Amino acid sequence: RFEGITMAPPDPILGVTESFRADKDEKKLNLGVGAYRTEELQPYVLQVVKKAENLMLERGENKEYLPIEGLAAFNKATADLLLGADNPLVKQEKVATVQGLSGTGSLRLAAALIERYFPGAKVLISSPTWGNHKNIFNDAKVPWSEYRYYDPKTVGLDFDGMIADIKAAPGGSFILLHGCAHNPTGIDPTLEQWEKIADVIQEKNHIPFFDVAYQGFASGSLDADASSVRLFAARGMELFVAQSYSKNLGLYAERIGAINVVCSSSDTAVRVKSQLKRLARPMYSNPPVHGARIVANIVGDPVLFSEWKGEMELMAGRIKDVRKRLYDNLSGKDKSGKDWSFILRQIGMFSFTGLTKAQSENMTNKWHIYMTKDGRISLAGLSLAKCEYLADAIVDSYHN
Ligand code: PLP
Ligand code: TYF
Repeated sequence: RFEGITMAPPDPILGVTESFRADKDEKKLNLGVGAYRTEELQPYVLQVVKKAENLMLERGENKEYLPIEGLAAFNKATADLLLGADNPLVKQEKVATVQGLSGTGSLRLAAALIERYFPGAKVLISSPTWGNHKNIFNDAKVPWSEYRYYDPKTVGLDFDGMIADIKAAPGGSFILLHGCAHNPTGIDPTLEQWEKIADVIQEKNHIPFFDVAYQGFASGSLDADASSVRLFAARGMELFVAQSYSKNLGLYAERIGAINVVCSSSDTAVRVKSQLKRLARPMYSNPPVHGARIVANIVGDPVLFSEWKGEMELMAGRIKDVRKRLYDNLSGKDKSGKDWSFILRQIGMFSFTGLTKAQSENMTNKWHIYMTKDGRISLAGLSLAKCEYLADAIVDSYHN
């Protein structure tokens, strides 16, 4: 009976927010979850989102069920945004797009498709990666293993290790790649490196599986941030892409994203889509409409679209300013001669500080700074005003 159910461990990322809420100290700082805050450390709803919502009210849109595959206007907009509106793959209808429950739900749907149609196939994930990837594939009963990615010695990409591990994987494996702004390291391959990664994946007949959770947040340009995916797609490879609008449109709680399957023919795309729908139906029946309409309204309207880009630049710009300030403070305060410039080189919302588990615990226990135990801090949750305090805490924790 129910008494036999044991206590589950707290989630390593969301558990940090729970502990943060329980802390009564006024100096406390939540750098755990990757969610954008203003300089005042308040959550931010994009102006362009409010405009899109007003439009929806004016039009008196209804709350009828969506089809299983989601809102057609959203599915078109999201594939266009990812691959480019004039991409021949889109025009030739080779892309099966299904609206998902944000990035997580879209990854989960793709995992279910792998489990059903590629039994025994392995997914290779980067070491380290976003913690939920392992949960998703475990629950979908898809075997996974890791490829080398982060090199602590250079605080950079272990490119040779990555290539060697992808080469060594059984042919026909799925290779999970972060499209841009790798979480948690903030380190992305260069375009030249992406080409070489694509070479090995093609050689080994692997299937690329992109997770795109930060389009627009790495470089500030939506197109540039999709260039990894587009480079693979242009080679005619079949691939998966999970998308999320949690971060780039700040739609965290709306659960809006998509799974795109780029196929070798439009026939295949029709069949793949039918199977994705079949998997979705008994899980959640059909996705929510609100976020889908917001995205469709914004991406489909040239004025709102350009306003969105402006607001994204503002968000990405604030994070860059904070990066710079933190680097300056650390370089000024740390007398050990340690080179902190990796903070400037990392991109996206996070910085992977290199703090160990024990040092991260010192950050929390002594300084009331909440972060994940892998040493990741979310710069999106940091203000210019708090950089000095954070630098003091890091220097103290690093040398103790
Ligand atoms: N993938 C990565 C790498 C992420 O960092 C995140 C969110 O932090 C997600 C996917 C999914 O987020 P969501 O389910 O809110 O779209
Ligand atoms: O900060 C991160 O890496 C994410 C945040 O349903 C997150 O884990 C939180 C809740 C959720 C998906 C992602």
